[in-house]
Amino acid sequence: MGIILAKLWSLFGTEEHKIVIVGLDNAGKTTILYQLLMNEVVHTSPTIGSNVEEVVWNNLHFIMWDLGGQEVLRAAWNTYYTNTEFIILVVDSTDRDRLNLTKEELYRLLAHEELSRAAVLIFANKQDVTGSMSPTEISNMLNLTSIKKHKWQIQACCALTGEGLYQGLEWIGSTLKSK
Ligand SMILES: Nc1nc2c(ncn2[C@@H]2O[C@H](COP(=O)(O)OP(=O)(O)O)[C@@H](O)[C@H]2O)c(=O)[nH]1
Ligand SMILES: [Mg+2]
Repeated sequence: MGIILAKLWSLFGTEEHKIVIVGLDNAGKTTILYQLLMNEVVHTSPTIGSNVEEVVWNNLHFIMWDLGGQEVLRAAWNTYYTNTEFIILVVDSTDRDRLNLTKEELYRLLAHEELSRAAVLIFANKQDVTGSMSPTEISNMLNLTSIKKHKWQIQACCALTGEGLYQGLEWIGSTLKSK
């Protein structure tokens, strides 16, 4: 009975999926989380520690953890990784100077044992700003094609308007189905 119930439960999409949102400070993580949550732009202040929210979309339930991105807080990211199915890495596409730092964090998390089966969605955020790096540019700089052990996808977006965010969730949804 328990198993049947669990199956029915997952059929109806009430199963929860854990997502962790990472990225350097100021990338737009908190703005993305609240944009997904209520479709409105909120005024964020730098996240100390983490925000956690439940996002329901297309019958899928996501528990999304938005982690602070300042250097001292990045050291604690790994304490959130247990049972994480998706990592959302948010990149500030205007921040050319720190893309290398993002790259270091990306490969550090990909090497983490608890994330060995997690898939990675990279949001190339702030596409509304003229002169921002394109997803292709970011993809090349981060050497994404070298990633073989994890499913990954890069998606252009603007957290202020929400453009591109749902395409990202669609990729997550289709990746869940193909599991
Ligand atoms: N122009 C622009 N600004 C953005 C975008 N997303 C976030 N921001 C701004 O970037 C700053 C940092 O956003 P926040 O969500 O706090 O970043 P976090 O530190 O990664 O959580 C805020 O001033 C946001 O309004 C975007 O898509 N375009
Ligand atoms: Mg934040």
